[in-house]
Amino acid sequence: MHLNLLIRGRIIKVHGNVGGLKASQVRRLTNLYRRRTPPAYIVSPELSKAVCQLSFEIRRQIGLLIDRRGWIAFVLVGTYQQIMIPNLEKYRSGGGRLKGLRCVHTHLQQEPLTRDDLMDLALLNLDLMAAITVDKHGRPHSIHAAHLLPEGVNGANWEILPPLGLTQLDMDCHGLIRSLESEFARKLRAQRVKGAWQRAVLIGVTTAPRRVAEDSMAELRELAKSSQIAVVDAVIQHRRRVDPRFLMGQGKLSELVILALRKGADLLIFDQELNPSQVRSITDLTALKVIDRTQLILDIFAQRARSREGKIQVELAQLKYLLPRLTGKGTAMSRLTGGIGGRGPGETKLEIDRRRVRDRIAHLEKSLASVQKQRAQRRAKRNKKGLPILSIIGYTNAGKSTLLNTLTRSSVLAESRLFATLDPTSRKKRLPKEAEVIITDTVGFIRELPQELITAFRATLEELEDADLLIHVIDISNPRCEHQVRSVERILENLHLGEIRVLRVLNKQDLLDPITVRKWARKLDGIPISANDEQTLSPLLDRIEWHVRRLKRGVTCHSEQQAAAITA
Ligand SMILES: Nc1nc2c(ncn2[C@@H]2O[C@H](COP(=O)(O)OP(=O)(O)OP(=O)(O)O)[C@@H](O)[C@H]2O)c(=O)[nH]1
Ligand SMILES: [Mg+2]
Repeated sequence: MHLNLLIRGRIIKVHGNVGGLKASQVRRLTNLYRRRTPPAYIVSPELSKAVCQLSFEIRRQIGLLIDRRGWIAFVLVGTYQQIMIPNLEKYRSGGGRLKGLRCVHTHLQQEPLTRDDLMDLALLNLDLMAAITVDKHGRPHSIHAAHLLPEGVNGANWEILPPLGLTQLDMDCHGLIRSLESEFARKLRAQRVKGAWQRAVLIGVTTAPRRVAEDSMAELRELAKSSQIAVVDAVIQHRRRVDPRFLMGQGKLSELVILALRKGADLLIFDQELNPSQVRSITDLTALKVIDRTQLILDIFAQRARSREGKIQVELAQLKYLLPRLTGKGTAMSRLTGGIGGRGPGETKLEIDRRRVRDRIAHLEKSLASVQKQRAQRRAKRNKKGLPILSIIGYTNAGKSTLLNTLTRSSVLAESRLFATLDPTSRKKRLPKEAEVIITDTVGFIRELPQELITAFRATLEELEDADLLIHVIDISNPRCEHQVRSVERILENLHLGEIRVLRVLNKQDLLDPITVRKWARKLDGIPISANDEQTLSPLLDRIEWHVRRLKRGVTCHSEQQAAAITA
């Protein structure tokens, strides 16, 4: 039975376990919304008496979420042993601020704050968590309260105050919360990073060896940086086995949430792809925005896409990623949809639902098909010219666009960010001795390139099939370059491009000493260059010419054979 009432301009109702209560009891519960606690009190003595009496009568816990002005924002009813706090997403938090709500609830079993109470305090960033123990006559006995700490003391994230008697409730509650919050904010100002949009804590939950986990985290950092996110902390959690449902325990998650609060982060970024049930179980527990590596990559793509085709492809990838993660519940989903801070072409409004996502996917697929028809025509025209095509490929940030620019004196965007290039570019180049070739630069690769992106970018990647020679640019100054080479080669195989000849080019040699460069040249069997220095490119040009000559000979040979067959 629900009794809705209009108080202070909004419809209010009693939340939680109200089934089986008498109408008069529900009315008394609803009337609690009319009460106000003076700011200095954690809860007024009269209100605590009323709540305890009612709680004793109905043999269920009653909780009040009280705002900073002392008004009751929520009245909650639980069971004899516990109480559930509803979704508080609409309430502010982040940026080092507490929730603006404190929870005061009854304990019918005379026990102090429980582990669950402290978890809620942490996971929801509540101003305070308090439990009033109810004596055997239904009267308040004492109040146990705790608050978060701006800085951990001996590993503790919260402070539990000494129990308060009914005469001690006037404890300058408002002052305490204000000073806590300003302490959180002060700590935060000291750590602010300029120019970044959002602040994130990175998390890797892994069974991999330490080195592998650290490398992976280093790359996640770069991805975050490329998305203009300030990384305020990174946590690697080693596990013998990764829990497929929860990924990490509640305790660990609450530590992360407190860490995020202390560092002013409003975003948790997981290094592994979170499956739908993991996203749900994590977002159910915390009001922080939660995303995974795939989403981060999708978000970078969304920021970078310039052409119509690129934009459609990215939005498609984002929606396809989203679809299985949409639940009827709407909460986890709403935090997923906007991407990071809700930007990019894939930015989809919160009221999004499955059907609309499916409709949008169908619409985008249709538009993409028509854009790609034009691309296919351009491609056919280019192929008709019969010029050899050299495609520059490689791990993201390896220097592909820089090489295209130096080789063809163009000015394609090249910058120290992952995925600077999304849309393919082709330029003609006249080689020193031979005829013209076409050189193309395209999107970079990354380890575990999200499947949604591979699917969406299939047409762009298919262009690589036309290549007569793949120039694989490798950044040998990157400590992870060997892994990167392997990732690129694996992706080539998956795209069935394994047949095309590959020329390995070892870029950024200027950042290493000559002996190390020679070592890499032998080990990876490639030509060292500095893509930004034309002087270093002659050995590469010679090799390209050699390949092109062989290609041409291949063509001639082929026609000679034909000619011989005809003569015979
Ligand atoms: N020191 C040095 N830096 C280089 C060299 N080549 C490229 N860079 C730098 O590396 C960064 C990435 O270069 P890009 O050409 O954008 O790399 P990309 O492979 O096209 O990267 P994406 O398009 O993001 O996949 C830029 O900051 C370049 O200035 C080089 O030979 N030496
Ligand atoms: Mg590029």
